[in-house]
Amino acid sequence: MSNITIQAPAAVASKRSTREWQQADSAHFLHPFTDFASLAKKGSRIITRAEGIYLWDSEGKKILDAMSGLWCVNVGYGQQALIDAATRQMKELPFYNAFFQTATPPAIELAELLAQVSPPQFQHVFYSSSGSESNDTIVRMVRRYWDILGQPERQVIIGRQNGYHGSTMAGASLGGMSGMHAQGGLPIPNIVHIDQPYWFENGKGMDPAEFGKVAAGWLEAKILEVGPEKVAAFIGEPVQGAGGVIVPPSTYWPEIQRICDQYGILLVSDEVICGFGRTGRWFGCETMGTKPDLMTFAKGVTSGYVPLGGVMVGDRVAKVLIEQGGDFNHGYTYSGHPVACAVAIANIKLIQQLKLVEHVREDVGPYLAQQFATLRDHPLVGSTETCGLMGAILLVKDKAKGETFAGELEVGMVCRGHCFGNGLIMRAVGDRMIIAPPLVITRAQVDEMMALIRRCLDLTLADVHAKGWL
Ligand code: PXG
Repeated sequence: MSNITIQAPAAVASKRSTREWQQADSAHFLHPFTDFASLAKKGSRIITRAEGIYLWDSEGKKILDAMSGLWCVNVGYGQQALIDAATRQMKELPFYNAFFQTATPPAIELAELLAQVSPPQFQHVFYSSSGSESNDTIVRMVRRYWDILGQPERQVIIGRQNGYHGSTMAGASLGGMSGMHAQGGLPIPNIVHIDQPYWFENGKGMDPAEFGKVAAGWLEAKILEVGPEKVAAFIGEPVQGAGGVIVPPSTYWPEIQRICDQYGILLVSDEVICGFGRTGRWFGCETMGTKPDLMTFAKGVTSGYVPLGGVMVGDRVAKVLIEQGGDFNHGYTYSGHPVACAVAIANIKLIQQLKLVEHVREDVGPYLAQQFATLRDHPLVGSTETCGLMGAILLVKDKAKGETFAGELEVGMVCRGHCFGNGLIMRAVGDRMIIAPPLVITRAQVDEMMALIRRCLDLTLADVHAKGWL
């Protein structure tokens, strides 16, 4: 063929009615974490476009996206700088790998930039395409580190119940989601868990500061149970995201750090949600006051515009891998994908230009905290908590006694239904209603979101009364 240029189609997706989309969807598309049969009966909600912090569905309905897509669209939708970066890079070099002693300029430049915005111990990055893949890399890298040091018996990685680290075999094993462990023979060997630092469930009656230390102490107990010489690493999210925005007491992470130091085990901070400004610092570990050896990232690194993930490798591990390690037999086709890296560079520069980390820390984060606290006067709200631009509202039956609704009533899902109906995306994790809006959200938009949240709480309360649950 002399001319291989093919005319581009006019649009990526064709125009169809909602019903037509839903039919094709249920005929061919198996969605993640979904009861396929039940979704086929209801039909998916089809999202067709977005701008700023808003989405529009196929019916033309405008929705305030208080979940940033899925904890990832940190700079908001429609940012031209990211679109241009992808277009430019696709034209110039849409792909080349990093396997055979080659590299591409965007992958190198992003590595430099990541080293600049990360805490000082991080000067090296290993790329992947998602949070799950990054945590698979963690398992292999952590075990390789101890192998090289002549301690191959250090295999055990400690995670937490109700932690979330992804959906691959290693990611789901590191996480502590019982529903995931129940499918597919998980966790894989040598991954164990301790309980989460969730005061409402595990610490009632204790002062939160005291509870933070007690919960961290569970790590020491587990290390002693397993045998300190067998423990390779501890992994945790600075603030548990998918588990329901569980913000630990301020005493928790410093004590975890102390225990890791005492036993010489590696500390891994899973920054897939907390990274890139979400907590009001570049990384959640900075908010929590730890100095991890490894950090997992994904989502916010490109604001979700294209898939990219990776592991920031701290000096302690990098030195051993580089100086003594030889071949590290691990990597992905898309490790350092040039288009993904170009978008990440544009994204990080935009976060810097717009001063979004400062915006979260000094302005809109404290404002959200203040506004969320006002919800505590609502009859259904047992507690609220925020960290930067993550927030949770716990729905309870009896505020005074801190009594929750029976799980099978699924009050959170009732509330989520009202959110959908009223143009708001807020997630339900059990009866914890959670948000993580784009970092570009303004105070006026927080006010708009709060009005929607109040309306949905009122509608949920009316339902709860009508059903006789209160
Ligand atoms: N670590 C953390 C802390 C995460 O939140 C992953 C790893 C895995 O990332 P990938 O890119 O492989 O999905 C995540 C992902 C939810 C929800 O329901 C949260 C995530 C993914 C899907 C749903 O809140 N977080």
